[in-house]
Amino acid sequence: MLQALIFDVDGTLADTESAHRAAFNQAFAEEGLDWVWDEALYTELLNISGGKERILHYWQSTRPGMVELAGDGLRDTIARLHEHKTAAYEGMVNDGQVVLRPGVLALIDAAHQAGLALAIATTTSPVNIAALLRKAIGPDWRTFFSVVEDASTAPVKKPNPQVYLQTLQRMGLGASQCLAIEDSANGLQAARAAGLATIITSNRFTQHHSFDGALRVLPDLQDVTVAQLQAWHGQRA
Ligand code: XBP
Ligand code: MG
Repeated sequence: MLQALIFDVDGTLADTESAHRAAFNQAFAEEGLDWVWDEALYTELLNISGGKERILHYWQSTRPGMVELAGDGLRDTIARLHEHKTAAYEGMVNDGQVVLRPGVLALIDAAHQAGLALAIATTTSPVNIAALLRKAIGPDWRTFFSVVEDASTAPVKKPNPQVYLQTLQRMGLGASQCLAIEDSANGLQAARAAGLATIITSNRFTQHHSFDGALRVLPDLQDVTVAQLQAWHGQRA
């Protein structure tokens, strides 16, 4: 019996990655770096979950053989870049540059009305979740979700299942009682590794990903009802 829906954030609740990409580029410029992540490069870099991890991966790929700078230099620089990036992204969300994907708000509301538990399992930063959902749902957004697990509580990023395992543990539910809703191969692999049947709603950054193992692959959540999710959940292997 389906008891809960566990939502990914970036690419699933909203098409956020264009704004993330712009925010990264703004932070690089503020730091005086000549790094510019165009859409093609960023689509590749999205294979690395987590903004800080993504910056480190790019930095190391542009300077092979780079060693850790003396002391915390490298980590401090990445942390500073990511702070600036997160501030820029939050500003873009507050300016209304990011909106929820089709059907998301209606499904959250319907699932809440139907008594399903709702949770969030994301590799993004808590600031980003709050900015997005405060804007989209209102200041009481947190009351819709029984559990929120994010980069601050689950530091080992997708495709590692940590964020989903911690979400299930905190909800006190078994994976078989839940459905995960994701947008990317990393997210699908993390959810599946936690034993979760997973619905994919791909987007232009992830439509080329492999979604083997997904329960369903949909263009978006438009017109997806709780009853439909319950039926699909009943068909899971
Ligand atoms: C997608 C990510 C995040 C975002 C950027 O998270 O991998 O890193 O791209 O956000 P999700 P941060 O699991 O919600 O798809 O810079 O805060 O990491
Ligand atoms: Mg995602």
